[in-house]
Amino acid sequence: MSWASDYLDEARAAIVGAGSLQDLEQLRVGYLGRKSPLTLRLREAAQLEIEERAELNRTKIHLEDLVKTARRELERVAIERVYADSAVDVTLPGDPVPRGRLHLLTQIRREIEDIFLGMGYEVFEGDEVVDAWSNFDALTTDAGHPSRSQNDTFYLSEDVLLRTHTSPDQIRLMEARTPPIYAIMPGRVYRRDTPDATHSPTFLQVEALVVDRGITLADLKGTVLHFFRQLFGPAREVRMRTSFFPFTEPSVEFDVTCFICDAQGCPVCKHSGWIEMGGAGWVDPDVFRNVGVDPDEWSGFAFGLGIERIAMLRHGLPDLRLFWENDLRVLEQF
Ligand code: FA5
Repeated sequence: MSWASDYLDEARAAIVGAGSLQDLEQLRVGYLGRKSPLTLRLREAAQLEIEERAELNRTKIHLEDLVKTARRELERVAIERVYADSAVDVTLPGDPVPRGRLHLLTQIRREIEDIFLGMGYEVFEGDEVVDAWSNFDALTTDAGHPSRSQNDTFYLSEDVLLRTHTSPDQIRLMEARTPPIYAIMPGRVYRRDTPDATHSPTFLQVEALVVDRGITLADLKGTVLHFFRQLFGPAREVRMRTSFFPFTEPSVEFDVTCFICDAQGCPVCKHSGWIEMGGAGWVDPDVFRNVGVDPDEWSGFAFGLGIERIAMLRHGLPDLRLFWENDLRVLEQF
């Protein structure tokens, strides 16, 4: 063993074990710098044997290579650490972004529109603020009718009011168009009703109007039954019973078996087993005359349904006030 090989072994072990670039620099200065034992020894080169001088030079070159390799390795490790510290893990799931959705009543309304569009009807939207003519007079609802009173209707002035049903849309449509007409008219209506499980002072209705030649009451029944079957499936029973509306003759109302008690009787159906869905009838000839449609040539039917009642029935909801309270625990279920 020579001095040079001992020196090399010791220096190699230290260089390979250097933990940082600063440590390595200190080792380089210590083993290869101007005052290092190796440099000092080489300075005496003239007095050394050629063989020993050559060995010292090889040791120096070897050590310089070792330092270079060790520096490269430490730099690589340092760069990797910087990358690792600032890295973004693209496989991490992101923060959830809350997603909005259509309100249940809007979903049902669109479903209703789809069913009627499928039968060739068009969708028409009337105004929420109307005159007494289209909401009452043209629909042959005389001045003394209770629905015209301030207790039932929100008046904006003597002659202008918030529509109490979607039936004035029939008037607007027939005034604007000539038959044949196959249309539905969904929209918001207003009444001074006391809120309870099935009543709200503002609610949604959908009106349907058909005016054509040769229309019979069987067309009305078939249309309403088809519509309810599409919405609720064939299991739910529908009944049609006689009723009265000033603007239809004869008039009927449609009831569907109660979805809460399955027709056994409960507070929601007021123990009758049935929930009223809407009114309907044969368009009164006087209504046709009021809008310039000849009742000897044209006949037709109309009906108006409550959309909240439909939504309640579809989803077994016991109280329509849930729709307006905007409680996310309810709304997020749909
Ligand atoms: C009417 O509004 C008539 N315009 C319906 C009609 C149209 C008859 C065309 C004939 C021809 P009614 O007042 O019964 O009828 O209301 C219709 C439906 O609206 C009711 O069956 C019910 O489903 C719903 N409804 C009535 N009042 C309320 C209320 N306060 N809250 C929620 N839904 C209601």
